[in-house]
Amino acid sequence: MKRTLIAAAVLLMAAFSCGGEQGMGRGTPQGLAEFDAASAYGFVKKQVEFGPRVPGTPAHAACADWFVKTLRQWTPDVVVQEFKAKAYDGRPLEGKNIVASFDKDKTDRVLLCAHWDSRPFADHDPDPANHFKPVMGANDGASGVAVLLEIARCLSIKKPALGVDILLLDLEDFGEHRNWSGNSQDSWALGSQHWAKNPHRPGYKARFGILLDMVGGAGAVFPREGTSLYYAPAVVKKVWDVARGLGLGRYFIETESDPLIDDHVYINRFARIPTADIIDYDSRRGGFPESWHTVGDTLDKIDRDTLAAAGRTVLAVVYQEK
Ligand code: AHN
Ligand code: ZN
Repeated sequence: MKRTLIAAAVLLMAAFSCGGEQGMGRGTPQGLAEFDAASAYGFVKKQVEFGPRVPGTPAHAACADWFVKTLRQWTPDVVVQEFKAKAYDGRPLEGKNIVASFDKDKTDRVLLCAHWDSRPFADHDPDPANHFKPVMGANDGASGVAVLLEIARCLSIKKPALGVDILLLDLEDFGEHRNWSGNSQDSWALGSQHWAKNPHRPGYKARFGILLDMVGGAGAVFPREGTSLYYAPAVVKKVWDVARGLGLGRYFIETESDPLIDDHVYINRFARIPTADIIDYDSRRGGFPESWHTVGDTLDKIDRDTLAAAGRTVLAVVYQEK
C-alpha cells in the first residue's frame, strides 16, 4: 500500500514537473505558467557549464547555439542578429543578439532584455593576478538570461495580452579594462548600441522595456536606478509597485541610485523605448555586488530566491498589461 502510494506520487511528480534541466516538452503545455526558481537556477548552471562566455571563444559560440535551440522549444520566432563591433582597444569583435518573439505580429509589445556575454577580464578582483582572467558571470550575465528563459517557458504556457520580445544582448561587458588609459564610456553595451540603432525588425516599437542585470546574487537589492528614473520613471513605478504588491519590497527598495551605464542607456536613447534596469546596486556596500568583475562571480553566489523575486515581478508586470 505504502509503496503504491509512493509510486503514484512519483508518477504524479513526473507528470507535472517542468524544469530547466530535464528538458521541456515541445508545444504542449507542461507545468504551470508560474515562475519556477529551481528551473531558473538550472538555466544559470547550464550557462556556467559552458565556461566564461567570452566573445570569440568556443564557449560563447556554443552557448549562443544553446539559447537558440532552447528558445525554439517555446516559440518558433527566434532570430539571431550577427554584428561586428570594435572594442575600446580597437580590436574587432563579432557579436550575436538573440531575439525570441511571442505573438510577433501584435503591435502592442513589451521588451525584456539581459546581456549574455561574460567579461573577458576580472579587473575588479582583489588579486591583481586575476585581472586578465575571464569572469564566469554566474550573476553578471547568466542570472538575467536565466530569468528571461524561465519567463519564456511560462509565456509559452500562458499567453499574455501583449506581444513580448526577449532580447539577449551580446558584448555588454567588453568595456574598457580598468588599467586602460583611454576614457571611452561607450565601450560598454556594444550589443544594445547595435540593436537600438538596427532593431531586428525595422521600425520596431514596444510600449516599454525591462532590463535585468545581476538579478541572482544572495542579498541583492534593486534600487530605483538613476538612468531608468531619468528616461523611464513610469516604468520604474510600474515595476516597483508590482514588486511591493507581491511582498518583494525587501529586494525592490525605494532608494534612488546614481545613474548607471548599462544596456538600457542605448535602448532609451537610440530606440526610444522607455526601459528600466533591475540591477543589484547598493551604495551602502559600495555599489555592485562584491563578486562583480572578479573570478568569484560563480554559481555558489546565486540564490534561487533572488532569481524568483526578479522573475515573479517581471512576469506579473507582463501579465497585468492590457
Ligand atoms: C560600468 O561599469 C560603467 N557599467 C557597468 C555595467 C555592467 C557591467 N553591468 C554588468 N557589467
Ligand atoms: Zn559586467
